[in-house]
Amino acid sequence: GVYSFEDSPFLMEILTELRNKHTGAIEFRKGLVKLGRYMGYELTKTMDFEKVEIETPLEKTEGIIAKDRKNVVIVTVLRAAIPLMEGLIKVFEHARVGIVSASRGKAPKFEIEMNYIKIPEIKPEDTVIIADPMIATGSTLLKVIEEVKKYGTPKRLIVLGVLAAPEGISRIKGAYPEVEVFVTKIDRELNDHGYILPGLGDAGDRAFG
Ligand code: U5P
Repeated sequence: GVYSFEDSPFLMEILTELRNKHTGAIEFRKGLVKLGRYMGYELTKTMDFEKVEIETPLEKTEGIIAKDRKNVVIVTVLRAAIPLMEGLIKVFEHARVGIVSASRGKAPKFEIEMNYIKIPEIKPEDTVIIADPMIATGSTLLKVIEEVKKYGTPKRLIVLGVLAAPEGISRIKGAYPEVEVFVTKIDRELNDHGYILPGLGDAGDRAFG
């Protein structure tokens, strides 16, 4: 599945602030943290929970406790995904966290260089969330997914970002049909330099200078 949240005015409000070129680094980072938190919350609606019986001070009743929500691995793609991960981990407080670095070369090849990879063991009950704010050509994520798969086969493999270009989503779904994509919005297209239009610019530069 590919999920986007155009129908959520609150998420669109945050996206509008991120897009605006007059938004500075502090507010930009705060916006990414918020999106991580609220998209994480939306994600919990697609997760399995366990039913339990408990007692209130008055009587017995049914409730639920975390199941999938407890078994999460967040893979952070440096550096723009750091604030996104910070928001996600507020919802998935048990999460184990992996870090990978990836930098994209110039057009037209957009070759990806990965210098640092640290990913925890992935168990069959895990939901892996790969966080990268921008899914542009998809080259970065194809490489990251290939790497993640070496650490185990999870229950669900999710890519979570702010914006995606249709090209990037097609490439990822083409190579890995089982991968689920969660983004706030799918944008129009890529320009010749591999930037998403209308987009928000370079997420790493805007967040960290
Ligand atoms: N990227 C941006 N803004 C864009 C397009 C890409 O910041 O408009 C960043 C992404 O965060 C990603 C990297 O980590 O460039 C490469 O994207 P991709 O072409 O490999 O999907």
